[in-house]
Amino acid sequence: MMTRYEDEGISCLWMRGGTSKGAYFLASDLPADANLRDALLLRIMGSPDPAQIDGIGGADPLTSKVAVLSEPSRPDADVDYLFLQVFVDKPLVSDAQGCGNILAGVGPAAIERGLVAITGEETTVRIHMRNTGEIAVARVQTPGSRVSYAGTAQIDGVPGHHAAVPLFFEGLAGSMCGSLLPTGKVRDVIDGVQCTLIDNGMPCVILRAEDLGVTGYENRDALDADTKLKARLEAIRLQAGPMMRLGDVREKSVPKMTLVSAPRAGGVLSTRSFIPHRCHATIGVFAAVSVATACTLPGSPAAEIATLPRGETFAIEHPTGAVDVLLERDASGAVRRAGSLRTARKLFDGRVFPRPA
Ligand code: NQM
Repeated sequence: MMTRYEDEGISCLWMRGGTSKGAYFLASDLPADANLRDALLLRIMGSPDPAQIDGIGGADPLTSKVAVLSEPSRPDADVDYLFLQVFVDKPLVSDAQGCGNILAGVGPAAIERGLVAITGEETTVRIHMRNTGEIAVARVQTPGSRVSYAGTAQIDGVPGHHAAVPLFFEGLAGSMCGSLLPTGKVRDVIDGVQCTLIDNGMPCVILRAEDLGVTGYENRDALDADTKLKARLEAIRLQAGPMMRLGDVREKSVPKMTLVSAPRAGGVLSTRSFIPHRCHATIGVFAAVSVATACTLPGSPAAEIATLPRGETFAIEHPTGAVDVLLERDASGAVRRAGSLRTARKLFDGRVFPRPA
């Protein structure tokens, strides 16, 4: 049966946010009912299908993402942002995680769609991240009263240079798990492997690569092909879920499984992050904040191999370079504020036509 969505299409911005790509919608253009909305998004992205051939998804979890924007539901925000992960090969859409890369496109998209007014050469956008409840502050370049995507900022994992979109966060601890260390410990042991279960913006299980029989310097394809490693990680993840107060995580994209090893390029430490079933081409923004935070916790497996910076900038190495995470700590050493520099780009603005139901 054809509905108006298939007939008329839906207004959609296709954007790169950081090292991810996704479809940005206004909530008012999608069904209000979450089940109907998710069913529609699956048909838009072309899921479930490993190739997403009949949809706009890019056949990779990093390019099968959705941002839903709406008027702010709280007075200290300019816009509400709901992130949805559309699984590639399963008929699943999950709101059980945020995404700091797609977040980088939210400020520009909110301005493009008239939800937020430009205030000068640079427009500060306060974004209510509905998945976890915190506010992110994004600074968007808006010279000449329009969003500028051109600039000199370079982030690893994205060719070329673009306008900087600095992002700042407060109060990330326990974003989904209730507290920074949901088990109350910096070190747990699951299936004989030492790990830190941590949530400073993203629930992560941080383990030393060598404890799982790899170096942690392998490339994404090699790790994705390592079915034995992935089975071990999944067994640990399924146990970590309830320990992190996330419940049964079989059908959830959290916690992320992050292998760490000593830094090789002058950074704090090297990472390979599984999100959770494929290795990330880089690392998620909130995952990087969580890893950097783990490095500051004496006794954690990450702290033992990390080279801490003198200042506040933590370079977290990943398969294609590094991401800089800014951590501001209080006198007790606790992380109070975090930030990261991202870029974003409008790739396409038009109407998307979902596969008929
Ligand atoms: O951790 C992928 C990404 C993300 C998430 C993932 C992210 C974050 O797009 O903030 O950005 O972890 O599924 O990089």
